[in-house]
Amino acid sequence: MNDAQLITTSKRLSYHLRHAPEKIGLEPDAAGWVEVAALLAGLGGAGRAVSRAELDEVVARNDKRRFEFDESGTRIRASQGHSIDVELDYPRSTPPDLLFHGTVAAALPSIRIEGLKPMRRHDVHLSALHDTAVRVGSRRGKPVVLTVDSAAMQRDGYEFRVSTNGVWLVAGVPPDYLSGL
Ligand code: HQG
Repeated sequence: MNDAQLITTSKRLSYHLRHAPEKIGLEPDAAGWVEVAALLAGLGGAGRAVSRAELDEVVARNDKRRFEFDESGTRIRASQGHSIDVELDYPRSTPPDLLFHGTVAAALPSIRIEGLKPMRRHDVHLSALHDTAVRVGSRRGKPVVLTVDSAAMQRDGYEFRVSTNGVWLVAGVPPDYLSGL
């Protein structure tokens, strides 16, 4: 597969595994898993046939490792980023003392008041690397990187989880724990 095909297929998988499984007849379980066979059949039925070998390649080469197979290789899910209701079953985990969130200036007035909210997704997405946050913010314009005092949040009882692909997930970040606003 060339890079363009890889990106197109990855976007299609993100769409169905995170946001709209029903559009191709999928019913993810509580943790977001679907049968690989059902996914391939659903994509084929929508005129977007993908072979198992191509799927393997997309999962393996995806720039952010967005998708994962279960141990048996018969089920697949997105590792994070869902808007559908899922319980990703990652264990609670202690984050680094600081985490980063990339956004844009237009969001700041509301973030100053209500902190970071998951918006349409299941969780707020944070990164251990400043550079990653710059990239995330750049998707929407000139990036603004907020620093999260995750050590203080952890002390105060907030629950952090880290996805298989290294994204830190938390239900919300009140403004008191944010700097850079
Ligand atoms: C902002 C991509 C106003 C938040 C990326 C962001 C990431 C608020 C937007 C992953 C707010 C939500 C997630 C508030 C948060 N008021 N705006 N109170 N709280 N926001 O896309 O973090 O390619 O849902 O700053 O790389 O940008 O999909 O979240 O700008 O890892 O795998 O509301 O998605 O990964 O946007 O991105 P998103 P995000 P994938």
